[in-house]
Amino acid sequence: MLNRLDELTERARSGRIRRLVVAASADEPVLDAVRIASEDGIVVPILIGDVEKTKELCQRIGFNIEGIELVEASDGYRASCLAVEMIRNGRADIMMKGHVSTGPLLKAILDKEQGLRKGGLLSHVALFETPHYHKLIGVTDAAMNVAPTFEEKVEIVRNGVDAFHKLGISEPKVAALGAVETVNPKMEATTHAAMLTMMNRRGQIKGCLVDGPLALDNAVSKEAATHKGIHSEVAGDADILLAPDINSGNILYKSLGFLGGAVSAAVLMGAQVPVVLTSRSDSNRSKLLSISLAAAME
Ligand code: COD
Repeated sequence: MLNRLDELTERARSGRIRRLVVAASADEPVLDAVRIASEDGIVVPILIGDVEKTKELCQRIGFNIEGIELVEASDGYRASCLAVEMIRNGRADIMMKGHVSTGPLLKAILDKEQGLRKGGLLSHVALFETPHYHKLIGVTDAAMNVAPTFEEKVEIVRNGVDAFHKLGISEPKVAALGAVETVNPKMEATTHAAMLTMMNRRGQIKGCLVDGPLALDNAVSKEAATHKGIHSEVAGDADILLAPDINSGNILYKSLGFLGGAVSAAVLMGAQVPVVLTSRSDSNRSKLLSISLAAAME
C-alpha cells in the first residue's frame, strides 16, 4: 500500500537514474522541478527548446547545467517532436512537458508514424495524497480523453491499473464513479460502470477489482457505503477513481487540490514511456512528484 507521495521519490531515488527529456524547456517552474530531481539523483535531464532563454532561467534559479545536453528548437511543436525522437531512439526514458501547450505536445506524441503510441489509448492518471484518506488514491482521466466511449473506458481502466502494477500494487481496487450507486439507464456513467464491473468479474479486465457504479462517497467511505447497504470490497477502499468524463475528472482533480488539501502527481500512461504533463496551476512540489512518479514506474 502506498501512503505518501514522498514514497515515490524514495522509490525513484533507489532505482537507476532515468534520462528525462524536457520539451520546450524555457519554463522556470518546470526547470526548478527538474533541478531538484536532478540534484536528488533521480534524473539526468536533456533540455530541448530556446537554449538562450533556458540558460538564463537556469542561472536565475541556480541550476548548474554543466554537462547537461541542451538542444535548440524553434517552437514548442518542434521541441516536442525532437523529444519524442529521443525517446524513440532510446536516448531518453521519460518525457516532460515544458513551455508548450498541450495540443502541440500531444500532436507530436500521437503522430501515427513518428509518435509514441503503442496501439492503445493514452490516458491521464493522477495520484493524490490527502489527509482525508488512508492511502494514495488515483483519479483517471482528468486531462486527456474528453468523452470516453465504453471501449475507451476499458483502456483508461487498464492504463490506471498498469500504473498501480508498476508501483507494486498487484490488485488495485477501481471504483467506477457515477452520481448514484444504482444502475440508471438515463445515466450512461452508471451503465458503463456496471458493464466494467461485469467484464472484471468475467476476467475480461484483469489484475484489479472493479466495482460500480459507486458514488464518490461510497467509493472512499466504508461508513457511507454501509449506510447505503452496499457490500463491496472496493467501497471505502478504492485505489483508483474512474471518472465518467473529463469534466467530472478535472473537477474532482482540482477540488482535491484546491479545496481538499491534497497533493498530487500525474502522468500520461499508454505511450511508450510515461509522459509528465503537469499544468500551470500545479504546485512546484506536484511537478517534482510527477517526475518521481514517472521515474518510479520506469
Ligand atoms: N490515445 C491514443 N490516440 C489518440 C487519443 C488518445 N487518448 N486521442 C486521440 N488519439 C488519436 C486518434 O485515434 C487519431 O488517430 C488522432 O489521435 C487524432 O484524433 P482526434 O482527431 O480525436 O484528435 P484531436 O487532436 O482532435 O484530439 C486529441 C486531444 C488529446 C487533443 C483531445 O482529446 C483533447 O483536446 N483532449 C483534452 C486536452 C485538454 O484540454 N486537457 C485539459 C488539460 S488540463
